[in-house]
Order: sequence, then structure tokens, then C-alpha cells
Amino acid sequence: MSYVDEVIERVVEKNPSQPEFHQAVKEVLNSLRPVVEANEEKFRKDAVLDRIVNPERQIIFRVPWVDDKGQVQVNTGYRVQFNSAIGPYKGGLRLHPSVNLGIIKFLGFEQIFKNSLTGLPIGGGKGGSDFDPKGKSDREVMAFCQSFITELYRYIGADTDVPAGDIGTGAREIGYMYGQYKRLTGLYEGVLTGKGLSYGGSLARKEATGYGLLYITDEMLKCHGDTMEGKTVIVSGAGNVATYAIEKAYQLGAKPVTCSDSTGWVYDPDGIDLDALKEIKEVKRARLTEYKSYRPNAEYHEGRGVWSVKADIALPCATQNELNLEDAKALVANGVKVVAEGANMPTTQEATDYLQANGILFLPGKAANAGGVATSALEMSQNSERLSWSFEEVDAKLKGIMVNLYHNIDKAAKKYGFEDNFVAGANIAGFEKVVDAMNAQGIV
Ligand code: NDP
Ligand code: 2IT
Repeated sequence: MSYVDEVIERVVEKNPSQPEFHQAVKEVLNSLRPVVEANEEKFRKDAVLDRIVNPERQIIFRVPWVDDKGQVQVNTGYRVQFNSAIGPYKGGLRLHPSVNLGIIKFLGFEQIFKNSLTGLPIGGGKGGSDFDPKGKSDREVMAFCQSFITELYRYIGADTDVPAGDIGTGAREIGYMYGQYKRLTGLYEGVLTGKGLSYGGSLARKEATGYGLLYITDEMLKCHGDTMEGKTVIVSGAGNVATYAIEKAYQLGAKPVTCSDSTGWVYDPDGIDLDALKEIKEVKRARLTEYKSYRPNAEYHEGRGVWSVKADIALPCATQNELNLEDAKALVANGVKVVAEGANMPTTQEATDYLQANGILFLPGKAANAGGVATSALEMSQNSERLSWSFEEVDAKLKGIMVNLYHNIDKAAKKYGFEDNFVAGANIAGFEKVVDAMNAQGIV
């Protein structure tokens, strides 16, 4: 049996009930076959892949807090410090009822390669909790965040592990967490990113993931003799990534016509009203059902269905496995030419295979959404030098990083004979740097 197959078998056996983690590992290791096969015996003897699929450290803890009725609630907190070969652990905190160890491990595993692709010195980690911020008062969210950090603070730090936002964790949550970290440690340091602008946050971090997604998609199109101009775009999600993907799509001359949340989706043939979306989601923290009161011509549908709309480009920006084989078939039948993942692993493996087999240009999340974490690393740089850069400066650096990233994954794909297979290109390019650093540091 090949070393890749051995490791996949061990991962499935050792980590039962973690299907998302298995999925992420299989996708990465399957693309690495040509790299591993070229050095099969050395890789096996040094257990390179075994080390890469086993997190350096996993922290699981109790998070007790008191709700507005005086009832004590107990959630589970996680931080998986996956790989620090190229820098301090870096990655977001997800607050969503679906969070469990397998979800955090899949996200942390992806983060290793994504962070490597940014070209910046950041290792891979991820954390979060099964706490649901939806429908909670600000006081309840604060109580949860303070309790969460009261345990986590001893494991994180500006030079060890720097968490950030993800689903359910935005500026409000990061603020409460930062305040509690400072109170416990007495340190005013860049321990979290995505901070508010008045206390060490970076301009353009809020926009970075969505903007970065469009910068890399635009670069890929340019390299294939096309542009974003005039394209119809279907977007899923209505959170941080989706909102700023929609904003940048407009700026590049495209028309985004859909968005969605966990209860339903909107089709606005005139183009999504960005101000309305921001007001509903960022200000009111409300549901998309309200969208029709801003735009009577738009359609609101319960459930899922964004991928049934005719378009040129699809940008899944909500959550994992939200685009399945049936959806992929609908996209191809409707003439979609590009799928770029704003979310982490939003496309199932079967759907990815189908899209690639049908000539769709497919940009995987670890490349396409790397602009968020890249800009987090820029926030860390600004915190270290105790300066803040202008929006234009950060945005220009973000764009440069995404353009470079595209060319690196394109080059890696071509080197191994996988032209236009950006899944292979991203996995190989991300892996090569991490393995090189791990080898140089001995058996660690
Ligand atoms: P937000 O919490 O801001 O928004 C998430 C959006 O996705 C909401 O519209 C939410 O709907 C929807 N959603 C979440 N879970 C589900 C679900 N199980 N089923 C259907 N819809 C769902 O998160 P972000 O925009 O920050 O994150 C979106 C994706 O992008 C995630 O995969 C995240 O890991 C990834 N990502 C985020 C980065 C960042 O910088 N924030 C960076 C790179 C990747 P509802 O409000 O109804 O729950
Ligand atoms: O998935 C991701 O890359 C993020 N949620 C952002 C991580 C970060 O550290 O900014």
C-alpha cells in the first residue's frame, strides 16, 4: 500500500466520527501523491505525513456562563494548535452550534496550507465553541467570551497563537475577548486579529476575505483571457465574507444577484442591494427575510437554492459542504464557468470532481479565501511595530498577496502536469514550504 493510503487509513481509524476532518485530509493527501511518491521511503521513514495530520496540541475546555435569566449555561471550547513549522499558530474561532472537535480539526488542517500559501510567517490553528451567538443579548455574548478567554488565555499570545474571527465571531466578540485577555495578562499585545480600529485593528481586515476572493478570481480570469466585468455572480452566505465579496464584485464591474443565510436565500435580478444587506446583517443582526422590505422586486425563498440561478461565476461563502453534486450539475447546466470558494471546504468532494471534470475553473478555499488570514498577518505586523497603515496600503498588499498566490499555485500545478487544477496546485505549493520547514527543524 502506498504511504498516502496508509496514512489516510490511519487517520480514519484514529479519528472516528470526524467526517469533515477525514474529507479535508483525503483531499490534501490525494493531491500530494506525486510529491510523496517521488520520495516514498524517506517520507515513510520520517513519518512526514503522520506528523502533518496529527495536531501538535488540542485544547478542549469547559466554558460556563450565566444567561439573562440567571441560568448557568455550559459550552465546550476548543483550540487546535495544528502546526507551528512556519510561524505562530494562526486561525479563527468559530462560534456555531455545529462546532465539534472534527470540525475544528478540519479547519485547522486546512489553515496550515492556506497560511503557508500567503507567503507570510504563520502556522496553522483553529478554535471555537458550540456556543450560538444568534439571539443572545450583548451581555450574554460578553459573558461567554470572557469565560472562553479566562481558560484560553494561557495558551495564546502574540508570538505563540493568534486567534481571529470566523463564523459567529466578528468585531463584537473579538472586542470582548481582547478586553478579557488584557485584564488577565496585563498585556496590550496583538494576541487577536480582527480587532476594532480604535484598539489595534487593521484597516481593510473586515473587507479582506471577500476582497481577496475577488482579487484572485479576477487574476485567474485575466490569465485565461477574461475579466470580472459584466459577469453575473451568485453568492451564498450573508456574513462577513459574502458581504465584502459582493462589494468587490460590484467594484470590478460584475453583478452579484444572490445571497443566503441558514433560513433562506435572496435572488435580486437588479443586483444585491449592498447597503440593505449591511443594515440587515451588520447593524440589525436580522434575517434575510427582511430583504424584501428594502427591495420589493427581489425574491425570497425558504431553504437552499442559490446554486439554481443562472450565472457566470459562483462564490460559495457560507459554510462547509454547502455545494453538493446536484448543485454542481445545476451550475454546469446553467453555464457557470468559475467556482471560487470564499468559505472553507464549501464544495463536497463529489461536486469538486464533477466541476473539474466539466472544465470549470475551480479555486479552492485554502487559496481563494486566504486574503483574510493574510491581512490578519498584516495586522500582526502593524501591532508589532506599533503603527497602523492606511486602507490603501493594506489593500494594495492584500491584492499583491492574492495575485502572487495565484501564480504560485498555477506554477505548482503545471510543474506536476496538472494545468488548471488549482486544488492540486494549492495543496502542493502549501505543503512544500511547511515540509521544508519541518525537515529543517528535525523530528518535531
Ligand atoms: P459569518 O458568521 O459572518 O457568516 C456566515 C454566513 O453563512 C451567514 O450568512 C450564515 O447564516 C451562513 N451559515 C453559517 N453556517 C451555516 C449553515 N450551517 N448552513 C447555512 N448557512 C450557514 O461568517 P464568515 O462570513 O466569517 O464565514 C463564512 C465562511 O468563510 C466560513 O466557512 C469561514 O470559515 C470562512 N472564512 C472566513 C474568513 C473570515 O475572515 N471571516 C476567512 C476565511 C474563510 P446564518 O446567519 O443564518 O447562520
Ligand atoms: O478561515 C480563516 O482563514 C479565518 N477564519 C481567518 C483566520 C485569521 O486568523 O484571520
